[in-house]
Amino acid sequence: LMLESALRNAEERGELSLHYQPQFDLTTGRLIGAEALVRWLHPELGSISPAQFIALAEESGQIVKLGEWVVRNTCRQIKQWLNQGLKLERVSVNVSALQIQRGNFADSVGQILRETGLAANFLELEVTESFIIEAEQSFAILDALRQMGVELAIDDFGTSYSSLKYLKRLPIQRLKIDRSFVQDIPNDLNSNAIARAVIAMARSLQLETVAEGIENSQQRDFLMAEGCQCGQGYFFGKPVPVVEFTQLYLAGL
Ligand code: G
Ligand code: G
Ligand code: MN
Ligand code: NA
Repeated sequence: LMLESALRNAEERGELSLHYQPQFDLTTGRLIGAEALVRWLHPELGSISPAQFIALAEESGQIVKLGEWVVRNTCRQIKQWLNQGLKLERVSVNVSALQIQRGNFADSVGQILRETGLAANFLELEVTESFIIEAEQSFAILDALRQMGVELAIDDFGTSYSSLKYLKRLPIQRLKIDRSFVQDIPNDLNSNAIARAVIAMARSLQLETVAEGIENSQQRDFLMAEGCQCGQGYFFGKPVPVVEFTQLYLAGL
């Protein structure tokens, strides 16, 4: 309860920030974009992990306001990077099921895009695989977002038992292969088989795949050979603050 009240209005007090983890085209090695990850630095408690406070924000309903802050700040940042000449295809933002179910999520994203003047295709929203199971009634909201031109990805793919029929019904462009499978490639044959199956299935549904948590070149090579288009992970780059991201990737032009 203490953390919950500490989180209230944390964005106004400047305690929230975004880190960005770069994403790369596995074949060309070119920077494609990034995933935005929220950070909370409390003046007394120090840094609190999103795993802790996102769940809290969901329980208390604060996720609607917090999530809007994340989308707005990410859109402003993409706009700024594009203006500076950074070549990005998109930046993705994690959104939780509750955030989509409550409030007017699609309207609020539309409003933010208008206000920032960002073309919708530069914004990607990641919904977790468990969303598919819990929130079938929210599929219409994803349709509305897709109609606006926003890109959609399923995060943590392979970790829940979502029905494959939903994958065809959802207006998504990408599947993110969960880090738990990637980490044991290429030595664990089960992980290899799962990654291979996800990539093949995605391809036949005309979806792209993004591998998460790539930590070495063997994992990158395996995934690339199987036809996975994009990847992120410590092998390429950690999530970093804006200034560092700009220095690292704008300098490389
Ligand atoms: O960066 P990492 O430990 O920091 O992220 C932990 C988890 O928090 C990840 O599963 C990530 O999806 C989630 N997360 C990070 N930022 C956000 C956000 O802005 N919104 C939501 N809903 N989840 C986030
Ligand atoms: O669930 P989500 O995929 O959004 O989580 C992102 C989380 O994964 C962040 O906490 C981020 O710091 C972490 N992460 C990103 N790349 C790597 C990696 O290569 N290895 C490990 N162990 N964690 C990573
Ligand atoms: Mn994610
Ligand atoms: Na993930």
